[in-house]
Amino acid sequence: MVNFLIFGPPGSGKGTQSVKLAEKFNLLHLSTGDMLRAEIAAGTELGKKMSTIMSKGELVPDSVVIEMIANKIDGSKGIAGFLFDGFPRTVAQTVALEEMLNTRGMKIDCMLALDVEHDELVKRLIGRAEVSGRADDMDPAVIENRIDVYNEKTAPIMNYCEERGVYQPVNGMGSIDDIFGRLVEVMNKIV
Ligand code: B4P
Repeated sequence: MVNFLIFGPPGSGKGTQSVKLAEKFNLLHLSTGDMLRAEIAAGTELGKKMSTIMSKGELVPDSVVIEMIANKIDGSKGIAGFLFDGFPRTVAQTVALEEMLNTRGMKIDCMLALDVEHDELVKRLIGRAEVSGRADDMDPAVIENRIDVYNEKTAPIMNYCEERGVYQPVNGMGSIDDIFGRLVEVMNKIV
């Protein structure tokens, strides 16, 4: 099993690229954002609680997403590995993920870190708001808060991964196909 993290600020293209990469490399795409939105859409108790946090652009509690991911890791068969999208988002989540993988004889093999300019992030998210109707994309103040939360709580994971020798920065500016090509080039050296 080869396990990848796709990493980057909100709007960097994690979700967009993950769908294409998971298909190309036969990876199981695990997006905590998608899982949380599914809880909200299904109207579960958890979804109701998380919806308020997400609509403000804050992170949901570590324990919630760690449990979601742990439930998905076991019981997945016939895949070449996992592609974690939007998880981990804090150093505590990273430590928990490493532990989950290590106890199952696996590790984080590579962090693909998308690098995108601030104004481009905002432009993409505002563009998505028109089609997605997502509360966290509609308000420019919430978008800025998401970027601030990323810089404060999520970006430190890059140092953590660099220390472990698995950090791979990838230019996330340009067309979806160009960025996909860059990611594939990096991943081909690892699989
Ligand atoms: P996510 O679902 O992870 O949302 P995201 O960061 O906004 O999405 P992503 O980065 O994947 O979007 P993409 O660029 O692909 O999280 C949402 C919320 O859930 C968080 O704020 C948090 O509250 C909560 N959450 C999730 N995981 C959590 C965790 N682990 N811990 C705590 N809380 C958690 O797409 C953006 C737009 O850009 C799209 O419209 C796309 O079409 C467009 N786009 C992409 N690439 C482009 C390109 N190259 N050119 C032009 N447009 C492009």
